[in-house]
Amino acid sequence: MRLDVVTIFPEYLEPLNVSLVGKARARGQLDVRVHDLRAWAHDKHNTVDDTPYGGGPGMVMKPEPWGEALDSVIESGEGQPVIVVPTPSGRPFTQELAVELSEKPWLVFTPARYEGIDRRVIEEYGDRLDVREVSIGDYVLAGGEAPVLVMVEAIARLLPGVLGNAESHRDDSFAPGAMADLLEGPVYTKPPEWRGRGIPDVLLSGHHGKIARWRRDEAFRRTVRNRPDLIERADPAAFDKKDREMLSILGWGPGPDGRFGRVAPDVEE
Ligand code: 6GU
Repeated sequence: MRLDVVTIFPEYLEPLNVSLVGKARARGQLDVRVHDLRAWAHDKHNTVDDTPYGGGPGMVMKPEPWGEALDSVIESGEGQPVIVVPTPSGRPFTQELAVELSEKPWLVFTPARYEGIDRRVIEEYGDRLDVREVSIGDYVLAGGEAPVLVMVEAIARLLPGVLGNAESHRDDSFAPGAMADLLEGPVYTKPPEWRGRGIPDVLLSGHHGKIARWRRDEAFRRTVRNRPDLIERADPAAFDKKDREMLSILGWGPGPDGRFGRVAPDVEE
C-alpha cells in the first residue's frame, strides 16, 4: 500500500518511522511519502493560509498550494488514490472504515489546520476522485496530523503480514462480526501473583470452553459499563442464552422491540 501525507508539519509524522508502521515500511509493505505543503507555496513567505471570506476567527488554507500539491502527488503514481481529508466535521473514522481503506492500494492524507482548507479544493478533487472527509472523534484538535497518525496505525495493522498473527484481528473490539461489537475484557500474564493480586482461577483451569465463556462475560461487564450504547444498538440475535443470563445479572433485558436496554439499576464493580 502507498500512503502520501501532505502537511505543513512534516516532522509531526516522524512517528510513522516507529514500531508497527515503521517496521512495515522497512519491510516494503508500506510506501509512505510525507510532503511539505510549503514546497508548493510560491511567495517569499511560503504562505499557505489567508483570512476567511465572510469574516470570522482564524485562517483558511489557500486553494492554490493544495491544488498544486495534490496534482503533483496524484501524477506521481499509477491510477487514482483515495483522498482522506481529516476534519472534525467529517464522517466518523470507525473500524469498518479502517477495513475499507486498508483494501485500497493508495491513500493520500491532507491534514490541515482546523479552520480547514478552502472548500473548492474538496469539490475539485471530489468531482474526479473518491474523497473522504473523516473525523476521529467528538473533540477538536488543532490540526489533522495526529488524526493521520491514528488512521494510518489503524489501517496499517490490518494489512496482510503487518501484524504477524492473522488471528489477532478477529477479536478486536469493533471488528465486524465475531465478538459482536463488545469491548474486549481484561488480560493477564505472569507472574501468577503480583502485589497480593492473583489471576482469575478459570484462566488457569485449562478449560477452553469455560475460559471463552468467562471472557465473553467480562466483555459484557466492560461494555455495559463503558459503552452501553453498543449493547443498545446490538442485534439481539447476536446474544445467546448465556449472554442473556449475563446481561440480566448486569441489569439489562430486552424491551418490546427485542433490543436490550437497562432494566435494573447499574451494578457496582
Ligand atoms: Cl480529523 N481534525 C481535527 N482538527 N480535529 C479533530 C479531528 C480531525 N477529528 C476529531 N477532532
